[in-house]
Amino acid sequence: MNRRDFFKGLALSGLSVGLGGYISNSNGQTVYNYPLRTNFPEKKNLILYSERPPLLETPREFFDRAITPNELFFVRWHLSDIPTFVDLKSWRLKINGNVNKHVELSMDELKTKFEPVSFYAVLQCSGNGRNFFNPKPKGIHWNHGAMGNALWTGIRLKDVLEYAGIRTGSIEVAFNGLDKAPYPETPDYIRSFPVEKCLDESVILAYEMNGEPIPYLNGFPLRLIVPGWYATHWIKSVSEITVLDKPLKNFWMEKAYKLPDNECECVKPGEKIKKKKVITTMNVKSIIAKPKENAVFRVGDTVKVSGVAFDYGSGIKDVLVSIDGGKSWKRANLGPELGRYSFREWFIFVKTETPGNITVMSRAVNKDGHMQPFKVGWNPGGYKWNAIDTINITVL
Ligand SMILES: Nc1nc2c(c(=O)[nH]1)N[C@H]1C(S)=C(S)[C@@H](COP(=O)(O)O)O[C@H]1N2
Ligand SMILES: [Mo]
Repeated sequence: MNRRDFFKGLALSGLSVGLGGYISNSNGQTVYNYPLRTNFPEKKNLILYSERPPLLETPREFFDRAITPNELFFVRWHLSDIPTFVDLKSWRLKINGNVNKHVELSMDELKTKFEPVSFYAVLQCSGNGRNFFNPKPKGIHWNHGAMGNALWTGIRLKDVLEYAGIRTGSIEVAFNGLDKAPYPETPDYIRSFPVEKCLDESVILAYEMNGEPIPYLNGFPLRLIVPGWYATHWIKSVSEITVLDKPLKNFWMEKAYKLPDNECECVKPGEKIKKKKVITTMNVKSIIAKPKENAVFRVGDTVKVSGVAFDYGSGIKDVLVSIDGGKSWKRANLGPELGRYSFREWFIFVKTETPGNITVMSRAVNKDGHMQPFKVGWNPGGYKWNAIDTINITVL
């Protein structure tokens, strides 16, 4: 089927929406449950938070594998007017601002003029895990599934910028995508970061995700990849790159995606933040994909516990697993290393010895010696959740 046809009547596109509802969790709290599994164009089985703009989360059980298939990859847009068809014959990437020559490049030119590169990298929303903070900050209450790992193929941002020629006095580069705000009052999603970071070999403009054109919902036809940094900077459907000689000032840079600029990156709920900073690098994290929360086993069963781990690019050294509330830890087996920015699979077999409720915990340690904490300090945006992951199982 033509990709264009997929998007005809997006609203009618066979959304298989179930009903959400309030349920009691294992701590006896009433929480909103999102069993809504939905099929959007090029997507399948994702948890639905909104249709306009599409906000779709990958269910936890799919993080038992290092590579997240495109159709299971989460989706987040800020603005509801999103690109649903791009004609590559007329599409151009514009590079302007403080450069020697303003250039417009077609997809063919991008693919032939510059050297292609491929690597695995984790894309994670800075609000991933927001649902685990207490009290719950405002924003989408993502559980663990606002992240995924893919093989990205494209060209170095550095090469494209050097082609246009960065002029002296440049300090930042701003990126704009094809998405638009439905009302003129809503600020367009444009973000910038320092020139030095843009010249880093690892930052690329990708046209493929897992060996296929990037799905529309994940930023067709071209997307910025900033491995090790949170998704906020990974601009989708990039169409304009502007080199700046002064910092970009807009809603997205000044108000959104800020953290308390102190040692713990945290404040007490309700406390005012004195100094703020931009969110950049990810922290070390592992999550348990399987078994499922509240799964039931019998005494003597051998249970396979599995998941993924990652960090900002130092690489994963160990994943430790506990079934006694964190008193003792066992080293899990690690899957193949797919590159320093990739998910690393891990698994371990544990034997259930006594009946009761058991808390299973996972804790990743990276090659720089950082590890997941028992507790994450609170911040008003609910960003950077990376506490030791826990699930509960019952043994009969
Ligand atoms: N053009 C554009 N790019 C964007 C955004 C956006 O709203 N518009 N959101 C960012 C944020 S905050 C996230 S979490 C990721 C989501 O990427 P995905 O939809 O491919 O999972 O895209 C980033 N890039
Ligand atoms: Mo995000």
